[in-house]
Amino acid sequence: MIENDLFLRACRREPVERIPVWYMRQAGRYQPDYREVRKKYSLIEICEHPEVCAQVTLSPVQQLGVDAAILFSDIMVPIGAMGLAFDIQKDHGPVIEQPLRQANDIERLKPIDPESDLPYVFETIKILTRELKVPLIGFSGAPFTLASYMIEGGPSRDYLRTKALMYGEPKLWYMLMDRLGDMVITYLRAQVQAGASAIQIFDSWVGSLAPDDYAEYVLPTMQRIFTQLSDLHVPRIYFGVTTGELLTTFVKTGADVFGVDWRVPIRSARARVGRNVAIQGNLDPAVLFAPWAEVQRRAEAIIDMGIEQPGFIFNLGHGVFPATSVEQLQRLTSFVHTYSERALRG
Ligand code: 1CP
Repeated sequence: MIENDLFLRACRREPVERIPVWYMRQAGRYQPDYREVRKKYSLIEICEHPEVCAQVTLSPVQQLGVDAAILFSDIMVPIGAMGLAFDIQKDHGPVIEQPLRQANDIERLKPIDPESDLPYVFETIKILTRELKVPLIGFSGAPFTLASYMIEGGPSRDYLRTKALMYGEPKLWYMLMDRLGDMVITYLRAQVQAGASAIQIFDSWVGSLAPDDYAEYVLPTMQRIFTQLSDLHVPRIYFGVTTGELLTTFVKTGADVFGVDWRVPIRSARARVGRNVAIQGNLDPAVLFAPWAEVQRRAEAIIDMGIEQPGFIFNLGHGVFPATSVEQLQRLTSFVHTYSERALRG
């Protein structure tokens, strides 16, 4: 039962008495209890054990006092169900055994049947919706970002093979976008049906594209995804890194909330996306390594801009780093609450 719906109200641009806050990667290696769990289970094994996965998801909510939970999983989880084997390597990230190289590899990708392919995901969501008093955010990777791992075979700096396929073999590229688009729609719909109250689509690496290329090669798929998920009536969040120059184009996706990183001030982000959507962000997670006074100064500046209009959710501009101190995040969370409550009372 949701008792604290601040996050959902902020997503819908309704009035709030204080600014809601949650953090990308709020469950992870910076937590001593997560490190303990990881001694017994790999990341994927955590996902496959609903009781364990639910506890890992709940732990930052209890420890930090954030206003939303995000399902513990990884963007690669449904990729296995499409028939592409992967591994998550420590301190590196996802690695694909046989990256997509030719038409054949793409044609072989299977549509997913969420309930039979990934039953543990929905079992975890069901446990969480019983236990949580804050909304649960379900998520998926976006087609471009997923394609970058599937084509490069792992994390990449330049996305050379990805862009070579996109620019050089557009027919194949669109076939891949279509298949991944179908997967994202099916997967997120099933997460909401199991109990997720909002969804976030992580397009972490799409900021590597120029706006015109984004509009041509990615936007149609994102429009289709957001349109087909609109009947779920849950907030739909779209996030990427270094997307300042893409924001005016992003609006055309039809998402309800846009997540931005620290490279674009909240006020500029708002000017670019307009008044009909909400904004989420955007403290540089590296700032958490500075003394508290500096963290506070920067959080204040973000909140001051955030409260200028309804529809603001405080977050980091990207995920929590593994070396972050738990105390610093606890302090930030309660600071966002107390400072924004005072500021909103005016
Ligand atoms: O083994 C571990 O414990 C390592 C770290 C880790 C964690 C905690 C990985 C490997 N994935 C996750 C969980 C995870 N991944 C979550 C759930 C937790 C939460 O937010 O509280 C989420 C939402 C993701 C999503 C994810 N995975 C993204 C999108 C968000 C982002 O950070 O940009 C991406 C790009 C991935 C791929 C991935 N998985 C793991 C790593 C280290 C990476 C990034 C690799 C790279 O730099 O390309």
